[in-house]
Amino acid sequence: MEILKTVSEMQAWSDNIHQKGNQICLVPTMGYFHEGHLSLMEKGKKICSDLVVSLFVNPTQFSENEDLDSYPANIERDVKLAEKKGVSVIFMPDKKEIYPDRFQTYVELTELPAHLCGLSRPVHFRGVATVVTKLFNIVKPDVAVFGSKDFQQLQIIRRMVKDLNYNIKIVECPIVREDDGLAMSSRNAYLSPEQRLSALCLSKSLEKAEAMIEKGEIRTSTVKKELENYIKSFPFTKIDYISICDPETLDEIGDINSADTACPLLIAVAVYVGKTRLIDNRIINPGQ
Ligand code: PAJ
Repeated sequence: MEILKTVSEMQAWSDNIHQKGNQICLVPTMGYFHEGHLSLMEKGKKICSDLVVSLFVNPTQFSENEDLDSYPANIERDVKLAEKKGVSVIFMPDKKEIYPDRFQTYVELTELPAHLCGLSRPVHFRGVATVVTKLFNIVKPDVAVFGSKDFQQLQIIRRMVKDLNYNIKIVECPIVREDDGLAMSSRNAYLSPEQRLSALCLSKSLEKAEAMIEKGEIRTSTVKKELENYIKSFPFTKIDYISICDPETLDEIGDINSADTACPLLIAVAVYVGKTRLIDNRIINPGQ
């Protein structure tokens, strides 16, 4: 496995692979690997023999009050784990390599970021879209793998690929969870043992919502109210959002039997547990 740190080295490596007639798969990450990241690598490896993992904690997707400076890292461990998964290249650029002095060009979507996480993280998706665009131009992948844990991010990337005419196949991987249901996240490392227990309110509330809708509840306001009360019953929690929306547009959905209701539905939650902001989501098919 090679570790490449500059844009020119990475582009030259990719050109060489393409010249041989081979395809490249990219898994973009910010490191501190857990089973979720590793599942993306496994999927990528099944699709293309040449797998690139980027490891870059992207400063432009963090607001000033967020955890850029404390974002967890263990590069030595990440390198070993990636090697075990058969990764060909880890692309690990410095900040200056990606954002040189006088950098001023950003990629911004007009609609999808105005929902869910975008409302409380105003610069986040501009940063994600910009860095992923740059990674696409640097690594030149044929396939890129993203997790549905960050569902809004996945939809934004899909839209961006269509809007900017990238010839890249976007592959989705399901959410990998701990045994008790907590969605794996690098940020789970911030949780104290007591907060870790409270963090279960996210996955449990999604199960609860699905059960209510399966039993015939059609008012999304009733489901959301029930979830709000449920999440509030866990110590250390502060709700950012509870959403029942169209997975394509991310527009909120009114009553589930109304004529304009899309099927399937996305139920998504973001909750602060202490200072740690956690997200989770579930796609449900109320018609089935
Ligand atoms: P990061 O949070 O490191 O996540 C990298 C990839 O792993 C994303 O596609 C994310 O959806 C996926 N992932 C995270 N937790 C997962 C889980 N429990 N199950 C399955 N997949 C999971 O997302 C980012 O980095 C950044 O925004 C990035 C796209 C790299 C741009 O900077």
